[in-house]
Amino acid sequence: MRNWSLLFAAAAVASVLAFVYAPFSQEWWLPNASDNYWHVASSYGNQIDHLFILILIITGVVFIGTQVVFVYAAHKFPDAPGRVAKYIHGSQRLEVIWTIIPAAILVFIALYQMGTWADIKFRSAMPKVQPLAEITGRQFQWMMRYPGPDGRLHTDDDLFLVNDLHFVKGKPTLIYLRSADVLHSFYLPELRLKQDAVPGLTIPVWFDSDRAGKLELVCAELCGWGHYKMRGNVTIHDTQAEFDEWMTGKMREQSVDQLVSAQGSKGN
Ligand SMILES: [Cu+2]
Repeated sequence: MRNWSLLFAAAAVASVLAFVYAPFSQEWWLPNASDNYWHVASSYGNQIDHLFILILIITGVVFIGTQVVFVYAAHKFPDAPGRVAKYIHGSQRLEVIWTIIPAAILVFIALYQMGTWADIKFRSAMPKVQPLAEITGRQFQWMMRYPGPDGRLHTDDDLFLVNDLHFVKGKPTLIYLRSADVLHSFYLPELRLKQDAVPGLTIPVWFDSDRAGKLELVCAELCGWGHYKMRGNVTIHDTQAEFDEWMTGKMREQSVDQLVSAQGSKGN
């Protein structure tokens, strides 16, 4: 059936058109905090997008090449009465070539991305600031522990929140990431940050945003049945004063809650 090749050709052409169209569509392209979807709000976001586009182009070229060969073969050698398949043992030379080329591409990508990786993940490149919070992933929520007014974690005045991340625009922000049970992944899509939370490790993670607003924090590691609902709200404040005001309000709420539960337990 020679017509099958037309079906496969149509599917390949539709796929290529889709990935050529995607960058020009706000819905199809990578999520961004701003109206300009080429601008990423975090300082390393555009480097990540650059790598993404590079890899998309490499895989796109390979996809087009393999599809052309595939459709050509399906068109040229359809089933026909009397036609018998030839069994061969393969070609050593071809196998060497198609092993070396992908290996070379992988080595190139590995070397090419090193600067970006270093900027984001190397501890020596992390901003020298006090941590904003300690965030612990747990089935199925993000538990956040902010240092209270004393600015230090693990003291009596810590503030505890669930799924509620707040930080200040334009300031490099550091968190300590942990997991209480299984692997989770701390993912801020608009800021192009993704980091696994690993049981037993405390991992410093940094990010920033050059604009205020509301974003989403999601878990990007399939961590159990409730994985889909493991998301948090992110609020980026315009100024430190605005952040402090929010923090003061939350501290007050927390102490009222503690008072109420203390009184409740006295009554029992
Ligand atoms: Cu999770």
